[in-house]
Amino acid sequence: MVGAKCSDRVDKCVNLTEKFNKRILTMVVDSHEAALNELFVAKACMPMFTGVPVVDLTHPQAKRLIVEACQNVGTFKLVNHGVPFELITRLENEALNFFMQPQSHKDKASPPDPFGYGNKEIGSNGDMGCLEYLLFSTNPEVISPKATLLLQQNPQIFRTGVEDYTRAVKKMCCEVLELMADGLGIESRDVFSRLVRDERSDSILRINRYPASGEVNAEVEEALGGGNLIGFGEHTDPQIISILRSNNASGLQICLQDGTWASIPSDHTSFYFIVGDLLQVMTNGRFKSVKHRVLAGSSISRLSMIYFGGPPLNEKIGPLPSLVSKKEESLYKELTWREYKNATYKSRLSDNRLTLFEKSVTASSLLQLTCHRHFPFVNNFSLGYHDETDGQMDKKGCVSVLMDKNSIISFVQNMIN
Ligand SMILES: O=C(O)CCC(=O)C(=O)O
Repeated sequence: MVGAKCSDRVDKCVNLTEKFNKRILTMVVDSHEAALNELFVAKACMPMFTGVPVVDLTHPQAKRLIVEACQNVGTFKLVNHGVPFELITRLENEALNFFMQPQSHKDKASPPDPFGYGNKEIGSNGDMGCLEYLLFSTNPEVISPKATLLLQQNPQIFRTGVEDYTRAVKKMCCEVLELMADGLGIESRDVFSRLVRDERSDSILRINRYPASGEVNAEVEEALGGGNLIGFGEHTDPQIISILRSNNASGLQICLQDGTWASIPSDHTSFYFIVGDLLQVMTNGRFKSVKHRVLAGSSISRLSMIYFGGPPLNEKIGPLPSLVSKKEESLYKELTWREYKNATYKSRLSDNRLTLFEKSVTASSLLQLTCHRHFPFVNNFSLGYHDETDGQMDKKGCVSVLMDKNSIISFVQNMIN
């Protein structure tokens, strides 16, 4: 089945070569087996990273600390946040009750559309993780039959829990976004918060449960050889800001500037704020949308609840003029959130999706993005240009396509649109 799909797509790709001129793109396809291995990549036992800034929301210097944290690390931990602990534990317990139900019950709200219940599959482009999850939209314009079913079938579990939690976290989110605008010296304090506060804001609540080591099948444990299961693969969050709260199970890691992974200590009393792609764009790259991932198989199961603050779908997002100084160039073009969101849904988790916003896009980065969408079974590939070769599939798993750089760009843009 996978083979048939693969050769169809390869044929399509090779046919395209006739339209383009004399350069060869070689894509080395390292398929299938590697995709399975994706579940088992991470090496265990990293020391806990202590470099994530801690911001006290009630501190007079909070706005400066928030800005510094978003610039330097892309994340910070918020304490004294004002969200009642009772709201947090209520939703956490309700979610745990749901996850404890028989699989057949949970599967009624699956697969997510994209809201509802999901198990192992993240999105529809082949990303897998060792977790189960629930996804709710906070935008009434978004109709999701699966999420509606979930709420109808479990009214005692979710009716007020999700709403109350979301309301409280959104309030805290807006407070932080206003401090952030202030700290950046932006005149209108609500430049970020109005996007999340808008009743059409396309924000999402996600609840993830990752199994503890004791829940993982013994054979899998052995195959890991001391490594860890990937619970949620590496990615950046596409929205403006993500607010993560977890129980005391470890697992969250961020990618540091030198490319190494650092484990973040869990703290069930606080929230981690994570800069999203849109905030990186709006600040013209000043804030960093930090790559992160989660390892499963800690000594207790990890339960996390993440509020993703997003703007209304039709909102145009681009660098804020007041943050692009005269000496600087604007690094990103304008896109609506709908356009960016649609493109992210078509990409793989680990793709550098911000490429779509970039003004100077390289052919190779756009092509990588498209390849993941059109060759979802491809795990690793390398790209290169060669002159005058024959444009055929020359060995198992190696695809050569004739294209010049401009043709690649228009080919990829057509596919993305
Ligand atoms: O579950 C977590 O702790 C984080 C998950 C995450 O990064 C996500 O849902 O985007």
